[in-house]
Amino acid sequence: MTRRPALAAAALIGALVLAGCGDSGSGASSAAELSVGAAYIPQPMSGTMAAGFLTVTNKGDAEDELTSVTSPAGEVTVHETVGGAMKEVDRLPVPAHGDLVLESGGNHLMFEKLKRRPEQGETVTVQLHFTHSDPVTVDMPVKPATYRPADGHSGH
Ligand SMILES: [Cu+2]
Repeated sequence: MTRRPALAAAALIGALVLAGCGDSGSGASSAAELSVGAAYIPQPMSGTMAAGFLTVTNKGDAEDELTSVTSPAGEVTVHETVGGAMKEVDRLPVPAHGDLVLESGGNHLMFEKLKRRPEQGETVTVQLHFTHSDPVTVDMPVKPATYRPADGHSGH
């Protein structure tokens, strides 16, 4: 008797997952499936500029590209770091079955002309735009200036 509810719940979750994948029209799943994690903004020293970091994970069979980022907080550009110098890029690839990683010392979001300085404990909302996938909205938490994410994706 006590096992029945658990089995029913498992079946329901399975049905929900399947339903979530069936909206692309074609039978084959040859599209990118994007999700965003590990997003944060170190609290900036400056009142108008900040860097932002996140990881875009693609579980799909097709690659995609991050093409632009918008935010009500200010202007956002996408930068890569080459030889210690950063430079603006107009797109970054999100490989099929892979990650696009924006991290300290590498690719990053650059916030400029912020309307006000982001404070620790707040979130800054951004919208990521892609070549193929729908835009993804992310609430990026503002962390201490010295914050570094744990290595190894170990979670808890
Ligand atoms: Cu930059």
